[in-house]
Amino acid sequence: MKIVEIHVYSHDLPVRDGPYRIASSTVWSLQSTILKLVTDNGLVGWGETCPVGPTYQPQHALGAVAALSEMAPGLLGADLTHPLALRRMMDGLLCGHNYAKAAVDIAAHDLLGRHYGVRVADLLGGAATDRVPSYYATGIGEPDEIARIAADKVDGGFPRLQIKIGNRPVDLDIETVRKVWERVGGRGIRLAIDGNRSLPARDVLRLSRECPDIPFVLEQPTNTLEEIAAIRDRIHHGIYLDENGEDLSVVLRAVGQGLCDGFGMKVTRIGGLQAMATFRDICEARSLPHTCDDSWGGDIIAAACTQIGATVQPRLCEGVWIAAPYIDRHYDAENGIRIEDGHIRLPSGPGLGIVPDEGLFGSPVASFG
Ligand code: 0XW
Ligand code: MG
Repeated sequence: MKIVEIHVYSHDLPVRDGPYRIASSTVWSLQSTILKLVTDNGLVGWGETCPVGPTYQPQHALGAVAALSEMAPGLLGADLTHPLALRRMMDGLLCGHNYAKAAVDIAAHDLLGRHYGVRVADLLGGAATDRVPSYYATGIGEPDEIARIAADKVDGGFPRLQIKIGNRPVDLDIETVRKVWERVGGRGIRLAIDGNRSLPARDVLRLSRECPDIPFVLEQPTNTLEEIAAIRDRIHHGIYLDENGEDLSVVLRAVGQGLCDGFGMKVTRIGGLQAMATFRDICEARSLPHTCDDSWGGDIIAAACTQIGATVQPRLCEGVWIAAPYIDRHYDAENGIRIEDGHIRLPSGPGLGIVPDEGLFGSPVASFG
């Protein structure tokens, strides 16, 4: 099964009721990069990568298009039956740019699943559940408003919440966390407080010290792993890495040196589903809980996150975040990935289990083959 055509699309995803505000970015619309692979046996597979703006991580939308265009000529003719060989081939064509390679990896898994008539979750080791837990991430806002949203989402069935903080006086963040807990504490909810790299160590220490009774985990509170290492022993709450988990090498360092208690992990940051399965197994070996997310994206990325999320040992699964609540339209009107009662149903069809309406994407910005 060889690649004969590669098409790259740029597709805007406006934020419903925008903007979406986190410490590192305020975004109104995200440019998603969508990849279509066609094979010599007549199959089509889809991949996607969508950084949440240019300041969340080093990735950005124009970089994805450029990196895919750099690799595409060398990928024509590649055999897709071996995702590991494909990853090595991509590494031989371009250094780094995991987020662009992830789009190819996702499309390759979609194609493999269609070729063998199985779900991507089956290719990745097998689903542990068909009903994958999700979690809701608030933006940054006034304490009372965030507490209201938090209570509403718990009423809606979400088993976990992520509250965004940072880039403002820490007193406001502490007030937000306390007000959220007043509303949702005692309801069996799990809570992550996400600083998106923005807090000085001083403020992380205060937040932890002034909320000793609230059982949250602190997600990516500071910019660097070094800052986390410096204050780790003085914090009473669990620490999860997100943005710092740049690749498997960093994950190994963080796990090996005991720098974190779990991860918020992005499929595209780590390089796709193949690397994500390795990450999942490293976490399972050390009983480290983690999410299976991406920073943004439509149904293709949501399906990829759900497929890998379904394979995570349930006791370690912190949920699959998808951008669907912030997006108006699905790529696949019938089987698009939706959250119901705070959970996502694993699609039953082969591959990713969704078929995008490619009419939505317009003409490709680049085509090869
Ligand atoms: C909540 N997310 C998974 C989506 C946003 O893009 C940011 C991200 C995070 O956890 O940082
Ligand atoms: Mg995060």
